[in-house]
Amino acid sequence: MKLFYGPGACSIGIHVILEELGLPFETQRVSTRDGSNRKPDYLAINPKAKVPALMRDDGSVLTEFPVIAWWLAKSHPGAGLIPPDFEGEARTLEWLDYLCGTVHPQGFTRQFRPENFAKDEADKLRVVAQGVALAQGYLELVEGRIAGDPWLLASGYSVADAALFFLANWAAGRAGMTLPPKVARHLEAMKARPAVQRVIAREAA
Ligand SMILES: N[C@@H](CCC(=O)N[C@@H](CS)C(=O)NCC(=O)O)C(=O)O
Repeated sequence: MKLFYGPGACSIGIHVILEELGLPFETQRVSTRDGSNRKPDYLAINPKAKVPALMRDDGSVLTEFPVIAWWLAKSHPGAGLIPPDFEGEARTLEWLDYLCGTVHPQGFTRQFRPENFAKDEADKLRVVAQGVALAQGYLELVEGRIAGDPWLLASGYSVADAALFFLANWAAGRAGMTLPPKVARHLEAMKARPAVQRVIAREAA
């Protein structure tokens, strides 16, 4: 398998899941900051021009964080990265969808890429402020629903935690936000995991 990831991007969550699985995989860095994700060689991999993308061993490419996370967890059930029961799987997907489909674009893309939402240059400040307010509200909601403190699900660590990881890491880092206590504990617990430490070091190299 080969992961296409961007340094500092949401793809770090998939990078963490791959590392947790303990299987061999390759990585290819695709910077979203210098526009490498919009160059023809990457568009041939992922025409959506986004990271993450996962090239599987048969050469086919899977995109969209929640789907890649679910596919990796379900393909390797022995790793225990998704609950084995129907309800637990549904709750995992519920978190992945909320974190990647709402919190990421509405809370953080607004802050980091206001030009995607603003009608003109002067409107960008309003968009950023809206992103900060939305992100704060979303993180408060997460705070109230963390069932497994520090993990999202009462059943324990899952691929959903890798999604909260990239968001909390952005919030505490690039966005300069103060995390609610349980979300802060979640981030610390993630950073204490050897797999997460290896990924952080690899992406920083
Ligand atoms: N819906 C996609 C969103 C992925 C996404 O927005 N990735 C960002 C990096 S965090 C990206 O590739 N942005 C590049 C761009 O929009 O130019 C997913 O869940 O995988």
